[in-house]
Formats: sequence, C-alpha cells, structure tokens
Amino acid sequence: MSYIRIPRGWEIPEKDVTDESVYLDRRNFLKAMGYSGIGLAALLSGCNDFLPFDRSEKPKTKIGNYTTANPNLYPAARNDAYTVRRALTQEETAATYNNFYEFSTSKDDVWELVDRFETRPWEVEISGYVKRKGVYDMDRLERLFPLEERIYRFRCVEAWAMTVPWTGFPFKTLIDYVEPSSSAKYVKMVTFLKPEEAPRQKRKRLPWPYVEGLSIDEAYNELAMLVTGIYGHPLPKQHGAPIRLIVPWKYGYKSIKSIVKIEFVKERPRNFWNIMVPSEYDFTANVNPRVPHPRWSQATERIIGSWKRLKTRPFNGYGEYVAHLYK
Ligand SMILES: Nc1nc2c(c(=O)[nH]1)N[C@H]1C(S)=C(S)[C@@H](COP(=O)(O)O)O[C@H]1N2
Ligand SMILES: [Mo]
Repeated sequence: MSYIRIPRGWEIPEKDVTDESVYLDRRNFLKAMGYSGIGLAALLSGCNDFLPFDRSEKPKTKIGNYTTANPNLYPAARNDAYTVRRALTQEETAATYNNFYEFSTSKDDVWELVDRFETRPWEVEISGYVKRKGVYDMDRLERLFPLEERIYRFRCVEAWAMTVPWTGFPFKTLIDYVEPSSSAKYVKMVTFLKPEEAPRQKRKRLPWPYVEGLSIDEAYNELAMLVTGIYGHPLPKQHGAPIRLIVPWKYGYKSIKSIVKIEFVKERPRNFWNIMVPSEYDFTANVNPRVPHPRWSQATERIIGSWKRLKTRPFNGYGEYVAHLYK
C-alpha cells in the first residue's frame, strides 16, 4: 500500500487546517474501504461520482430543519450548574459544520443533504438486560423526563471544537427508569438505517448502521445526556434529530446521532469508527492533549467560526466529573 504524504498540522497555514481535516477524513474513509493508494489518488483528484448525490434539490433552511410534537417543551430551563467560560458558538456556524457520514464525508454540506431524512414518526427501541424493555415513540420519550438546557464544550477527534447549548435529559434518568440488571455492563446505541433517505448508507462497504457504546458507569455519569434540542429548539436534522447522545469529555464520534436503539448488553460493543480504523479510534476516546492521534497532534483545538486555536484540556475540561471513572 502506498501512502500520500499528509502534511503535519504545524506545516500548514492556520486557515488551511480545516481543509486538511476534511481531506484526512476522506482519505481515512477510503482507506477503510480498502482502496489502494493509486485508486485513492484517482478518487481524490476530483472524481465527481464521489460526491453523495445530486444537489438540485435546494435545502429549505440552515437551522429551522426540525419537527416536534411537543413544541411547548422548548426552550427548556437552563441548568446553570453546567456552563463554561467560553464564548458560545454561533448557531449557524454549528448548523453548517457537521460530521454525519450517513449523508456526507465533508462537514460543510451535511445541512444541505438532509432534506429527505424523515425524523417523525420515530421510535427508539430499548432492549437487553432491563426491566422496561420496549419500543418508545419519540413523541412520548421527549415528554417522559424533564428537559433541561446545558452549555457544554464539544471536541471532535479531528481537533475542531465548539461550545453549544444542548437540550435533553441526563442518560442516568433513563437508566433509573428502565432498571437494568447487574448483567448490563455496557450500553450499545444504534443509528437508523434508511439508505433511501441517507444516500451514503447505500455504500455497503461501510459497516452501517453507525454504532456506539459506553460502559454503564459512563452512561450513568451526570454529564452524559440524551439530547433532543440545541439553541432552545428541537435538533435540526444535521445535528442528529430527533435524539442523540452527548458525552462532552469524549471525542465527538462517541456522541452518536439519530438513535433508534439503546441496548443494555454484557459485552463491550464495537463502535463504528473502531471497526473502520481500529488503530486510530478506540472505544474509550477520552479527550487527551497528551495522546496524539497517529496522524496529528491533539495538543490544541480550533474553535469553529473564529478558528482561534486553544489548548486542549484533559477530558475536555470535565476531569472533575469523570477522571475517577478511569482510575
Ligand atoms: N450516526 C452518526 N453519528 C455521529 C456521526 C456520524 O457520522 N453518524 N459523527 C460523529 C462525529 S465524528 C462528530 S464530531 C459529531 C458531530 O456532531 P455535530 O454535527 O452535531 O457537531 O457527531 C458524531 N455522531
Ligand atoms: Mo468527530
């Protein structure tokens, strides 16, 4: 296998780093699909059918792309115990810079590609070692537990970061409600599988559907949230409507979007990115400035929008809440 030389982060002028991460992502993705270096070079040199699909259907809106049966639940009261000393990211910046591989391998066009993704009606199946197994309709799940707003930092493994207000409920609230038995050691979460609505899922060489997992202790940590909204309204589709995970001390790929199944299991599940590239994406994925990704440093991060570079913090700044889990 021949490799294209990737310039290191510090060799690239700051304004180009975004492009680099898109490029790395794409390369990674292709590598995982088993292309040789040569085939890869051909694909990267502007081969148009690499683009997801025809964009003649123009998107309706950047941020108003959501539905709910419970509009009265938004905005939810902010929980001031969880705020950070960082500027909030602009709503439109966050809504137009997304990782959602079901739709695109780029970040800047996901919001344009989600129009035919249907997020209502929606069901979430809860299964495995729990008392209250069953299929929960999203309209009911949204009302089942009190919603609250929390401002969290968010850090992608590609070294971009943002700070946004999420609306949702603590994962632990759901765990207490469904009553897992002592056999439940991990929680496995699965994204929808609807290739007619998410065209990249037609590419069978990727291990669809997207899967993620947490240990039961991680899921029970007070920071772990099941999120149904952002910026005081329901989640726009590109952010993972109608319900997603947010675990702010871990790299963003753990925060699985558009969940259809939550399973309480005995064995540690394998997660999507770990299946794709096991040497680069582990299960735990805690933010750590001292452990570089094999192809780039994690010492700093760039804030989307301003593109200011800041120091990465251990556990993304949430060590006081979670460090004890890893002793
Ligand atoms: N189903 C699914 N969930 C996903 C992803 C994905 O491609 N598919 N990408 C992950 C990654 S890598 C990141 S950084 C975040 C991005 O969330 P955002 O677009 O709301 O910022 O979603 C995560 N959840
Ligand atoms: Mo990410």
